[in-house]
Amino acid sequence: MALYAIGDIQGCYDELRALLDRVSFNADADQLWFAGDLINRGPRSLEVLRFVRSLGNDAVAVLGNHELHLLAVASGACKSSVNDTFKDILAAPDCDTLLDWLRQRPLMHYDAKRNIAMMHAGLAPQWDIATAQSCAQEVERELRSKRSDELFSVMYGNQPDLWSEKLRSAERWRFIINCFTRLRMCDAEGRLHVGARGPVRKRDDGLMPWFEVPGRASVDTKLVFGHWSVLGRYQAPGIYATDSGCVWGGALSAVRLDVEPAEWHSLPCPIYAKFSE
Ligand SMILES: [Mn+2]
Repeated sequence: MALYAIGDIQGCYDELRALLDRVSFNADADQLWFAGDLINRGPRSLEVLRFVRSLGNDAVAVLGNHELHLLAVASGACKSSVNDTFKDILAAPDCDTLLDWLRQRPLMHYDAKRNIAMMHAGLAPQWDIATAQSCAQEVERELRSKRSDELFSVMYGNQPDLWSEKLRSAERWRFIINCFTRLRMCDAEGRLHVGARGPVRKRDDGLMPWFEVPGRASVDTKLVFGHWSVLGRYQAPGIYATDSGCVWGGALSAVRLDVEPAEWHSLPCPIYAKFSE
């Protein structure tokens, strides 16, 4: 049995199927992990959702910012933006089934046997894996409840930026969602800078990738994530970054995690460079 983790697909369905063919994916034996952002910006979001859902228990998919955005738009909590390409999902006859399925997806998946965790963007540097798990579950409960519209209406925003066990309700949910689905840069004190843009390293503002913050509490667990096409396909001890920017003309990447060292497979997607210019 092989275990592959695949980065941000963003509606690039043909490329997903081509990548699975390239690794000779066998649905009867292999397992797929998807690091979130299955949809949006690319051309075939509906097909990607239907396909991943059809894999049932052979696949694990965590929620990305684009899935939460779709759910928020569908609930009426926010408007679709001109760059969104998920109208086909909202108009599909199986829309409700697909959205219900999405609402049941986790923010984090932790495989205790392998000691590997997957999330779309990152973890607060102060969180150990147990804290991360309980924070994920808190928001997952809200998302699956009848109160989920309230969650969507308060989830946008960059504050608070520092973890405290004392955070409550909207502020707590927003902080947790920002870590799991939007985080890239932190300062040395472990404060989130989710609005930060620009280069990954050699910055003049003292910011660094969240996984490089000194004293990060999750350092003993392998972490797989996506969301950061500028960082690209990247591996460091205990770190597997899988978003190689398929929809931006980069590549779609899978990392095989059941072998040591991990094995990377990338499918170039130059066609999309034309659309994103
Ligand atoms: Mn993302």
